[in-house]
Amino acid sequence: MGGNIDKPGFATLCIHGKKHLDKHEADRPIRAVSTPIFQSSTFAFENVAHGAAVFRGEDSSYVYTRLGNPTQTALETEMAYLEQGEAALALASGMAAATTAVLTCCRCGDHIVSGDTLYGGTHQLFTQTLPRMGITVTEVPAYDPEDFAAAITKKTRLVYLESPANPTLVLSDIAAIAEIAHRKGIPVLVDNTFCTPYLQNPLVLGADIVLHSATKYIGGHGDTVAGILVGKADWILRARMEILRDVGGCISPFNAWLLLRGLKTLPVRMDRHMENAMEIAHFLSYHPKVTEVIYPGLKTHPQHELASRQQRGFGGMISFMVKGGREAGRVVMDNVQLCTLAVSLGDVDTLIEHPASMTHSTYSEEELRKVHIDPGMVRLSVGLENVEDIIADLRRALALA
Ligand code: LCS
Repeated sequence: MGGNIDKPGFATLCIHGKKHLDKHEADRPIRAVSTPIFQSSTFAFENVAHGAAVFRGEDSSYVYTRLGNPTQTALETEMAYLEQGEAALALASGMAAATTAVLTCCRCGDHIVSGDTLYGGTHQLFTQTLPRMGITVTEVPAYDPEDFAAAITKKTRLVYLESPANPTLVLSDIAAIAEIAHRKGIPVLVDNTFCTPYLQNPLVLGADIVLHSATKYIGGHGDTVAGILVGKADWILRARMEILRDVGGCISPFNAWLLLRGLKTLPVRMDRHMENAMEIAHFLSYHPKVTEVIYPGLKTHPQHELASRQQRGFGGMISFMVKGGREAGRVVMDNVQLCTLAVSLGDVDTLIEHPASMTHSTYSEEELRKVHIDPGMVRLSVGLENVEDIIADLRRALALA
């Protein structure tokens, strides 16, 4: 019955066969063109002294995938490079990124100043969940730097922007707001989900932290949920070792790999999203049943000049209102055939949704009014289909409204 590790048994071989691969790697380099998915939860130490050195922070070897993994590192390196930041942290979702960022900057008793139009989930975090932990948030009109200046108090530890904002496409002047915040020593975070690093680099404009819901354009194919933070190396290290370690919202190696694959085509996808969006925005502008079209690329957008200065393009998101209000908007959304009635955005497919009852249902009616989310507003995430087909679908659905 005595075991012999030179002649392992069947169950042992099932588990340890992989060691042969390690042994041969040196003689036969792999040189994979696509970053491998390191689907490993834990990483071996050479000996106890090595493990102890890693835990003391004296050796940067991988330990455990919640804290770091080579596939995550490849994504983080790429994102830091694209956003022109020192370091990045990949997380399980955009909301995990928002929570991690806030908890890295704030503790009980601290205060955040934020723009007032935000993704509904972020608004919920700010108005419901953070106050339960003693962190308060003042939401101010996102377009007015002076309102940010007035709202900052001695307790403010973070200024939080989403530009362009979901779903109103209101922009914040990132450079002007960063200057105001920095005078008081407060860092500025910008949610850059709508633009991606292809169209806007908040760090270059003066912000300190960039956040992405990578679920959207970074992944691009509607097949993963993920988030990214980019910032200074010491801040990212704190986010990783003080918050991610304890809160635990790490990204899976497979999802990190999907984002790496998405990034390879980001510029070509964004170019087509924008080309299609511009054409659709023009179509909607001239449609008799459409009362308002919000797209920063249109000269009628009140912040078209800021968008032209701050961004390298206008993105793929459009919001519009149909004559007849909420009911007419419902008829359009219930009658499209090519566009998909679904939340999320930035996918290859065109997605259509109703912010007031879906993504922004966390806003009260009064809050919706205050931030100009019309109850009839329809949000369109323009996809990569042939633009004439998307227009034909919208034309047919609008005819029924
Ligand atoms: N930031 C923005 C601007 C977002 O649009 C979203 C999600 C998030 C953060 C949160 O990211 P997640 O955790 O979902 O990866 N926006 C959504 C939307 O408009 N429809 O569904 C989700």
